[in-house]
This record gives sequence, C-alpha cells and structure tokens, in this order.
Amino acid sequence: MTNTKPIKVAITGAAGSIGYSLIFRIASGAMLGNRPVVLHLIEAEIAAKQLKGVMMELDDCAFPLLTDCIGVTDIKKGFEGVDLAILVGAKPRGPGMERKDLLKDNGEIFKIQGQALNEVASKSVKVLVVGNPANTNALIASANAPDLSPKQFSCMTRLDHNRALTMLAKKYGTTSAQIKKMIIWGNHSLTQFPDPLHCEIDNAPAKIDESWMKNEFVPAVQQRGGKVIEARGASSAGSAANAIIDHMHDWVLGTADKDWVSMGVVSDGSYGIKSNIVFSFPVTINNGEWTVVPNLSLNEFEREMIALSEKELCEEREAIADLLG
Ligand code: NAX
Repeated sequence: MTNTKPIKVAITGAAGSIGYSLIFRIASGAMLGNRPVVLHLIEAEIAAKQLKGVMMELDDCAFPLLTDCIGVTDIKKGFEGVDLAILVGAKPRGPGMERKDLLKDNGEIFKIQGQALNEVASKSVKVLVVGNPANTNALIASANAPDLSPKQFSCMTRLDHNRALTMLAKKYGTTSAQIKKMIIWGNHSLTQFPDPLHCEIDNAPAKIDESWMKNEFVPAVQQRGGKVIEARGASSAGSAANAIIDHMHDWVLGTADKDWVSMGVVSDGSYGIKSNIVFSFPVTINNGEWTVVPNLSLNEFEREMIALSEKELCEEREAIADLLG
C-alpha cells in the first residue's frame, strides 16, 4: 500500500560528488519505494551556486514522487522537521593534514549539526553520518543531541559490506544475493574487520578458506576505497550513494526479507565492545529499530581484529573529547 505522507529527507553536501549520485535516486523512489519525498538540500556557502544548478536538474526530471525541494546553507532551516538526515558534507583531508586535524575540523561541523538536529528536526529523526571520520563524527553528533536517543544516530559501513559481498561472490562462484550474514566490525577505516566467518553461501554455512581470508580478502576490503581513488582519481561516489540508499532503505523499511546488515551504531556493550563509541555491528531492523545480532561465537582471530578497531575508535574519541558536550 502506498504511504502518501511525504517524508522529509535532509542531505548535507548535496552538490558534492556523493550528493550528485544520491539525490536523483532518492527522488526517483529508489530509497523508500513509492512514497512522496521532500528534499532539504544543504550546502556550504562556497557550493551554493552549484546547488542551484543541481536543483534545476532535479526540476528537469519531473519526478512524480518529489513533492518539494529546498536548497539552503542555513543548517537550522535545512534540518527543520526532517524525518531522515544524511550527513555527507565534510572537509576532505588536505595536503599535510593529519588524521587528528581532520577529526577536529570535521568534529566541529558535526557538533553544530548535532545541536541543530536536536533543536529543529523531527523527534524521531534517523541520522546517517557518511562524512569521514564517519564513526566518530556520528558519536559527536549524537552527544550534542541530548533530546534524541543515541539509537537515532548511525554511520555508514554498508559500502564496505557491499564490497565484501561482491568479493565473496566472485571467489565462491555465485552472486552477491546468495551471500548472507556478512559482517563489517568496527571503524570505517583501515582497521575495520570484514568478517566472512558467519556467512552462508547458497543457503549453506560457508567454508571460508582462512588463508585467503587473512591474506587477501580482509586487506582487499579494507583498502578498496584507496584502490578506487588510484584508478579513478577520485573517491567512491556512485557506490557510496548506493550504500546510503541500502542503509536508509533497510533502516526505515526493515530487514525482514534479508539476513542482517552492517551498521555503525553507538555501542550498547554487545560483544564486550566499550560503550560510547560508534562501532559497526551486524544488526537486524524491525519497525525502524535496529538490534545487534546476539550470541555469535567469535574465535581468537576475530576477537583480535575487533579489538584493534575498538582501540582506534577509543583513541579517536580521546582526541575529540572536548566536542562531546
Ligand atoms: P565532495 O568534496 O565531492 O563533496 C562534499 C560536499 O560537502 C561539498 O560540496 C562541500 O561544499 C560540502 N560541505 C562541506 N562542508 C559542509 C557543511 N558544513 N555543510 C554542508 N555541506 C558541506 O566529497 P564526497 O566525495 O561527496 O564525499 C563526502 C564525504 O564522504 C567525505 O568526508 C568522504 O570521506 C566521505 N565518504 C565516506 C564513505 C563511507 O563509507 N562512510 C565512503 C565514501 C566517502 O569517501
């Protein structure tokens, strides 16, 4: 049945590379199905003119589901009453810039955005942080939104999840749809742990070649973003937009028809992971609420890999402690 109430979706960095690959698909219904949408497109002053051009193109598509669209540089106008907020806009890492400088600069952006969401967004808003360092930016946004539940904030590891599915499908001679129960644990960074050991392939428990997994698969997934930059001369945009669509689709509409998905969420202490970091876990989603998949038994290698990413996230949290409100 068609839900006719328009859903308001805010996107920051809307005129950037990912934004340009994303907004047309949302307006076409790829994310939420046959449901009217209102887009709140938010940009930095410097890209306000490009945003106008993008909005002209949206008009030129005459999308039947796009009921309205605004383009703004004022974050509070942008987040007013929104049901979904997709935070893509961030500063890229500049020459000579260290990771901790990026953490600080972008952290400030996500502090202000968390405060604005708290003040003006729908009280049930769902927030996805894509701009890097995505996990810690999501933590900062959540910490600065005291009236919203931490469960309303997430960061994106779905691109890593999707990359892993295709690599497994190629290795085991099947299609990505036949691979279930993949997991990305941890940080959306080089310490992430793409874990195929719980996978089912073609409806049977996978017999993963452990040497291939450790020496080829794990580093290939971890470093895939860098390889795309090397080949394309620009970072992943089409595939990142696609992963945003997958993430929000499943968060709103549920995973009932699937197995589970990977999502960066504020740790609830599952699997002994420290709370108060945003960590990627396997989750199932029902009625818009995610739950970490419980009771997976983890071997020593898995525990070691997970601990490395947890350590990195604790260090990131330490570096921006002053931004946590
Ligand atoms: P672009 O530089 O093409 O676009 C970013 C846009 O954000 C620009 O148009 C800029 O004007 C805007 N912007 C900057 N600060 C803003 C602010 N405070 N408010 C609103 N808009 C603002 O980058 P793009 O390739 O689109 O990537 C965007 C972010 O996604 C980067 O931080 C990137 O590292 C991150 N990624 C995250 C991924 C993930 O899986 N979590 C994968 C893809 C991507 O690398």
